[in-house]
Amino acid sequence: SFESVVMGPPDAILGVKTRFLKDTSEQRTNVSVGKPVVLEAVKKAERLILENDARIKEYLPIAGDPEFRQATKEFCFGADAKAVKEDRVATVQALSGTGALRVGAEFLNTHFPGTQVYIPDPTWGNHFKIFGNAGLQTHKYRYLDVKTRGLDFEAMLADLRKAAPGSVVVLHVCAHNPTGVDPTTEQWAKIADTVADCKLLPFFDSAYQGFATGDVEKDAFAVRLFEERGLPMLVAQSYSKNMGLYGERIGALNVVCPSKDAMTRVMSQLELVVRAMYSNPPRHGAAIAATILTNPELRAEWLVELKAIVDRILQMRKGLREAIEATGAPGDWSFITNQIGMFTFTGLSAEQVASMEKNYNIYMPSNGRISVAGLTDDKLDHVAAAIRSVL
Ligand code: PLP
Ligand code: TYF
Repeated sequence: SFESVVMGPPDAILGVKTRFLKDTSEQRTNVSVGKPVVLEAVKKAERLILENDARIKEYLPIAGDPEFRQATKEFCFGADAKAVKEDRVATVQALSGTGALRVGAEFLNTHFPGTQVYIPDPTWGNHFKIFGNAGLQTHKYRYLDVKTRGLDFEAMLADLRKAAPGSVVVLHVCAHNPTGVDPTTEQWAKIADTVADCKLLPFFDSAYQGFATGDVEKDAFAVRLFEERGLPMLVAQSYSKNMGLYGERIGALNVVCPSKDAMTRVMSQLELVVRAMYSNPPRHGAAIAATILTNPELRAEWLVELKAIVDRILQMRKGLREAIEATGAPGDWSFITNQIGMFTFTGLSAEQVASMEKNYNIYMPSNGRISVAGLTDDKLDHVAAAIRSVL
């Protein structure tokens, strides 16, 4: 009976928010995730959709909104990419980045059973669960050098070289979560060499295109480099962060195939996966993203808004670093401004994080990851003082 069901552990990140909401202190501060703002470009797109979309409540096709699928593929690879022009990319709309990863994992487990999946250490915690629940074997590859808080590049390549041919390697396209540490362009080229030499299958996770530099084209560098080299790959895209569409659950899975013929067959198999899991994806987020990506005025407005968000994050990084240095805290805090994206990986221990929560009402996941997007000017001194005191 259901009496035998045991309590599951709380989610490492979502559990933090639950505790934060219960805290009644005036100084309570949540730096676990940022609060989404609704972009003006999104509001305008929604008005256009309400006025013009007569099919607004109809089911979408299994693979999703055709206009969105084409636009998202071009956003990822570039409209001029060879794989796009040759119609070799199988693209299905997905329940944001998470759903795209899950559909991709399910597809891999069905057609390449026993595939080993190599995931960076550390990573977004859900990666292990998504691939594991799909039935794939997960392994870690070394990524962060804890001492330098930089990329342990030689260790990363050494671990990838040990993977069996055909193994999947999960790569964060940019703004690595949680470390904020990305490979340089030269390092990406070497990663591509290793992936090609060892016949690995890259599975890119693109959750932050535009959030690293504020330039959506530059941020797609890694995916586009691999595409130019003609490598097969999967790419999971999310519009949660770069369009602020979190709850709309809009993203896509792209599978780059060797030929148009293979793409058609892969599409048919992706549709079988989707059909059995949820039949077809939701309509509204796809309509918003497609409208913004394809309407030149809205796209331009969106890119300006996105840049402003990224600039604010950079300001907050600078502000946090200066506030901590002003406390006289020992050590080198330059990593705060060197790391990329919305998070800073502080290196604070689980005990120090717990102490900041208990004594300063500051909430973050136990891995010590601060969402810089969750910071505001008025909180900087409080957070800095708390960090100083727990060191
Ligand atoms: N991948 C990474 C690295 C993430 O950080 C996230 C969310 O933060 C996701 C994927 C998926 O998010 P969503 O399912 O909201 O697109
Ligand atoms: O890493 C994050 O903060 C985001 C938000 O189960 C999130 O991915 C956290 C936990 C979760 C889903 C999303």
